[in-house]
This record gives sequence, C-alpha cells and structure tokens, in this order.
Amino acid sequence: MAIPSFNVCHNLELLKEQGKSLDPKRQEGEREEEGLSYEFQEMLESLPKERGWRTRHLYLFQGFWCQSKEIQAIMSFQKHFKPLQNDVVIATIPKSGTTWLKALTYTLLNRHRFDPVSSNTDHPLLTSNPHDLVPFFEYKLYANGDVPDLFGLASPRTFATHVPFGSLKDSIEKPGVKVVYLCRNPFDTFISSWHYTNSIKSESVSPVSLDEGFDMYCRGLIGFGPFWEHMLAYWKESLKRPDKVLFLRYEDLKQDIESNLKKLASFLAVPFTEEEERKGIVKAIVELCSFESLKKLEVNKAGQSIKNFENRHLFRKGEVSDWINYLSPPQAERLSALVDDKLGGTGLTFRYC
Ligand code: PAP
Repeated sequence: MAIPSFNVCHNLELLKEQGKSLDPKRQEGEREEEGLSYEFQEMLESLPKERGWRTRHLYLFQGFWCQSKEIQAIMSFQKHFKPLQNDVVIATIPKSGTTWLKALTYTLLNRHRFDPVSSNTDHPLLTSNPHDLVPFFEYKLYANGDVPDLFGLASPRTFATHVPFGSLKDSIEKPGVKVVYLCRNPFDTFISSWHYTNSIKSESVSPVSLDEGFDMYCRGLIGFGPFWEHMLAYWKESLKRPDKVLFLRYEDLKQDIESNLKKLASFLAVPFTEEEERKGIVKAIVELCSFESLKKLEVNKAGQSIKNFENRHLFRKGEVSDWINYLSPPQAERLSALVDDKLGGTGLTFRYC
C-alpha cells in the first residue's frame, strides 16, 4: 500500500551535493536564514524580532511570532493553496496534542480503507508517524516555499497547521471545508513546549531555561503565539460557526476519548453506525491512537517525520497536570492571572489537573 510522501526537501539535497556537513542539530540554527531570497530577507529585516526558542529569532509576522522558515512556507501556502470541498484542517498551537488528533482523524476518515481493529497489521499508523499521514502546510507541503501538487490526493484531503485563525481563514473559505481545533491548558502546553524545544533545538542556540522560557511564554513570545490570541480566535470562530470549526480540548480527550471521537466523527459527517459500535470500531481507533500504542511503535521510537525532528520527542508523558512538577507557586499565579486577564469572560475555560 502506497502512502504519499510529502517530503519536498530540496535544500537538503542541495547541501548533500555540495558535500556540506549534514549534522541536523547544527544545521537548523546555521541555516535559519539560508536559502531565503534577498527580497525575503529584506522583508524579514523589516519585522520586529526577538530571541527565538530553538532558532536565533522569532519574528512578528501577521500579528504572531514565528521563525523565518515558517514565514516563507506560510506565504507560499497563503498564495497557492486552493481549498476543495470536504478538506479537513487540523489546527493547534504547538504541543497541544496535534500528533494525537492527526492519528485519530486519519484513522477515523480512512476506517473503511484501513480497518482499525488490532489484528490488522497493515494499518498505516503502525509504520508511519501521524505527521506523515496528515501533513503540515508549513513544515511539509509548503516548506522552503515549495508549491506542492495536491489535486491527486484522496478525498477528504486532510491537512494540519499551527497558523493562527486570522492567517488561515482566507484559505479555508469554501463551503464544506472543516477545521478541527485542539486546545490544551496553557500550563501543560508551556511545559511540553519547553521540553520539546530543548530536545530538538540546534546546538548553535543556547538552551532556554525554564524561567526564561516561562517569561517569554507569558509575554506571548512562543511560536504562533501569543497563545491566548491563538486559542481565542479559534474559540470565537467555533462559537460563530460550529459547523465550520470544531473546538476540542486535550483534557476532555484524556477524560473521555470515546465520546470525543464520536463528536469528531459527527462533525466530519462520518458518524459511527450502530453496527460499527457493536463491532468495537470506536474502541479499536481509541486503542490504535493511544499514547501507549503509538509510543512503542518502531517508527515513533527511531524515525524522523518532520525534517530534523525525531519522532520520539513527540511522545513524552501525554498527561494532564505535569506542570505541577515544574512551575513554582509564583509562576503558577502569574500564568493564572494572565489567563484570567486575557481569556476571562470569553467562555473559554481549562482544566488543569
Ligand atoms: P507538535 O505540536 O510538535 O505536533 P503535539 O503532538 O501537539 O506536538 O504535542 C505533543 C504532546 O502531546 C506531548 O505532551 P507532553 O510533552 O506533555 O508529554 C505528547 O506526549 C502528547 N501526545 C502525543 N501523542 C499523544 C497521544 N496519543 N495521546 C495523548 N497525548 C499525546
């Protein structure tokens, strides 16, 4: 069975030809601005910038913070992506459970092609990381400013993005295109981001200490942040257009995955039949996509799906409330006050443990 490969990494090939060192950790920092056109670099220079987490800089682009390579990809995406009816877009701010939602959505939408029952050893999720099955616009498809040909993809085409709603909305304005947003409480999202960043960052960038990272997070300085603006924009859109945007919470999925999976199925217009439920399909999808199942797969222990990012770092603890082990009481108070200030009264609430 062929799984489409979305890897369009021309720059890496070029470097290989030139015989340069391919040490992935070193390259990320050093190549941050390599391969970018003169005009693009000029445009970058005009943007406000701050110290980055895993690259030298974060730039303020279209009102949110992101890295230069991401800006290049997002610009290509915004210019070239043509939505089709029935497209599904998974949206998150990093470390909210994207990998999990990709696994669930892929398995759900493809359940008639690939039977999710545990005896089926051909299931793509057993040999491919969810990021290969549901590609990111900005890290895979449009990375390096590429323009992929997406017309041959099976329907419903399923994509993912970390781009805030304001920068996504024009690209999904076609009837039938649906967005699924997964939100995680900001405390755990921060801790997960901090761990991940320090696991994958370039050696040429010094590690971000917990205190420093926390301060940056609270000032909104995180990829695709400020986090409160990211969450709030999708939240508001989900209230305004519940048929277009489904808003899910990581903590709810942890508490009751079956009913959230059914909610997702209904939203995507592929509800489970009674017979499927009787046959245990819901449970089989839940099991196949669980943290424990995915973490132990060879592809997720040793593989790399997004360039230079080892899959194993995507499966750390997968728990609610790990922040308690890291944040001091004054830090917890600061973040709590910030959440109240930015999101209080909006109806968007979180569970922290
Ligand atoms: P990404 O933004 O880089 O794609 P993302 O998948 O959103 O990362 O988030 C990773 C978090 O989801 C990790 O949380 P942790 O650091 O607190 O452990 C990861 O463990 C968790 N995660 C990954 N897969 C699952 C899963 N199947 N079930 C529950 N949590 C998961």
